Amino acid sequence: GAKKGVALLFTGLSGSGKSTLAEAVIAKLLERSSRPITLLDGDEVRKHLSKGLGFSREDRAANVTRIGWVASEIVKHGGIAICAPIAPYADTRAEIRRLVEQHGIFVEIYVSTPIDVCESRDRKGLYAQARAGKIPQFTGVSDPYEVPANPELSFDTSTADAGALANQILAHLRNRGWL
Ligand code: GGZ
Repeated sequence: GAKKGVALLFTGLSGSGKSTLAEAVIAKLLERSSRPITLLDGDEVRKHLSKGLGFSREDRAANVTRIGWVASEIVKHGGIAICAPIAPYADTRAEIRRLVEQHGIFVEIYVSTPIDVCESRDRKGLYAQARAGKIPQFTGVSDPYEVPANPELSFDTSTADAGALANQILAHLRNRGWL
């Protein structure tokens, strides 16, 4: 029969490798299936779906809940939604899970790359700006990140490459008959 929809939530700090890992998973999914895949990347979503929202606790919750709602609609129609916001709050992640699990499969993937590695990458120079006090409420520097207590999967991108981790994620999904 038709497969259930699937949502993957990559959660972790800025620079932890969420987007890179999400892109690697999408590339591998496209090689082996024709199911529609939608990427909801934190940075991209904020230009469109969440335009105008900032980084207060309330705005982050609104942003992440919107992503979860869109993901649940995609899952309802049998698609694959790949979400990659920081999603720093456990209660908001639990809300996404609740929304998605009404219709299909939810997989929380904690990208656990340590902050010193994220900060040493600092591809956009945001950590330097945050340390200098130029970006207030920066996750991991001056704003909280609540580490997931029970993620389905957890990966540190400082010790393995994205392609290998993407293979592990696909194996997790395949082994359960979700692909
Ligand atoms: C964290 C911030 C902030 C603050 C701007 N805190 O690495 P990036 O640049 O490209 O991705 C980060 C992105 C985080 O947005 P999210 O929508 O994923 O966050 S949340 O889930 O908490 O709503 C970072 C940039 O925006 N950025 N200011 N203060 N990241």
